[in-house]
Amino acid sequence: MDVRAAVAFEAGKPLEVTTVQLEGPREGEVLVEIKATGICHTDAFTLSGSDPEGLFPAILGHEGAGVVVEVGPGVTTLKPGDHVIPLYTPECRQCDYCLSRKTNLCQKIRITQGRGQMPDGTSRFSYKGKPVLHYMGTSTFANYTVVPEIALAKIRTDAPFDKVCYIGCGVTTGIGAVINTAKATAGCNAVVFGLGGIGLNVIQGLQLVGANMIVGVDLNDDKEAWGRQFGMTHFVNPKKVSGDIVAHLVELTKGGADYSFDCTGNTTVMRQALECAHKGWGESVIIGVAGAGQEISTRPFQLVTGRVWRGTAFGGARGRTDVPKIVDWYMDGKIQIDPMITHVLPLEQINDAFDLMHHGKSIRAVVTF
Ligand code: NAD
Ligand code: AHE
Ligand code: ZN
Ligand code: ZN
Repeated sequence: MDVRAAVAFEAGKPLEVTTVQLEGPREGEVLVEIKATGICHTDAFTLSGSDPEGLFPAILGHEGAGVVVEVGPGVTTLKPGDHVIPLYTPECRQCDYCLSRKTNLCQKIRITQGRGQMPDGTSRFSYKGKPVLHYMGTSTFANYTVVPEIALAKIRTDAPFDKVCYIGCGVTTGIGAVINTAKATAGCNAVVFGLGGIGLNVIQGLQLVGANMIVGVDLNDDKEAWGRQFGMTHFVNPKKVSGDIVAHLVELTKGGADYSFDCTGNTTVMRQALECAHKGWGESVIIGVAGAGQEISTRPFQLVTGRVWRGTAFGGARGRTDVPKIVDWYMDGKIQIDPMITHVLPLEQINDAFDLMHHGKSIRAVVTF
């Protein structure tokens, strides 16, 4: 079938909105009509050419919501008409990783997913007779996409697509980093670096668990009001701190953060986040994604003296199990999404959404089909 898609033909070039061809679902696959998709910084990161796994031409997008149109042979858990959120971290419930209960990183289809392929090693998308690659197993920058059954969370039918698409990455990543990864508890002091689409959801998660002090750090002063809206208690702009930012944060938190979070992808910030964690017990969680060749460093003494460095993907969430619950939290008013969706655009203007993000003008831009 013909579908409308924003195609990343080359790294560093704008997306091209055009018509591509999509084959129907094969064994274990599902055809989904995408109704809305958010634009996450990770899409921009891959488009920029910094992603070691970035392949072109591809259809990016991993923060979508839509409706099942057709299921391939062997699909048992979904049927046409079901509402779904595609999962870049699937949940097969059978692989060693799923069965370990120690991680959400299901590995059942990770190798082909990283190559931009469906689990059988081929692509369903093509343009002028040549394959176009999938991205993160989701490719939500198209009005129809094919996704493995194990990478779809079935959600309630009354949830608005243009809001809950954000649960496909940003909301779940931020709140999950607090609840699943850090396991932060009431009364904790926390520092959050980067108050964008992810960082604000970390703040919202910290407020949910009853954090005492929530310090937000961003180079953009406009983010102060955003942070305060979701529970941030203190704001620091590193450009306005004379002297060492780490020492400043340790003093502000009276000894260091119980939990710190990097939501910038900047490796210097990651080090600051680790080093502002409390001696003896502070835990720092890396959420941001850093470009090819970049590495983190610190003095081993920082870890010897009790700080812990962790990372999280998709907020440690097991998507088919946890995403429907997060949709319920939203529908029940327990978490906020609407104010963070600052822009809604048609597919034809998707490149404007990337510009808004790069200029710090949006929290989340959503494309509706
Ligand atoms: P965003 O562009 O919306 O927000 C980034 C924020 O960081 C902005 O407010 C920016 O002003 C701020 N910032 C940039 N450099 C900074 C610095 N040196 N110090 C302080 N603040 C700084 O991006 P986003 O969508 O929120 O994504 C944030 C990061 O998280 C990206 O690296 C993205 O790839 C990553 N991410 C990771 C996961 C995961 O599962 N681990 C999921 C989603 C996104
Ligand atoms: N492909 C990159 C890393 C990109 C990355 O870390 N992706 C996160 C999700 S970011 C969502 O916005 C993730 O889930 N990672 C775990 C995984 O298995 O991909 C690289 O550096 O190679
Ligand atoms: Zn994302
Ligand atoms: Zn699995």
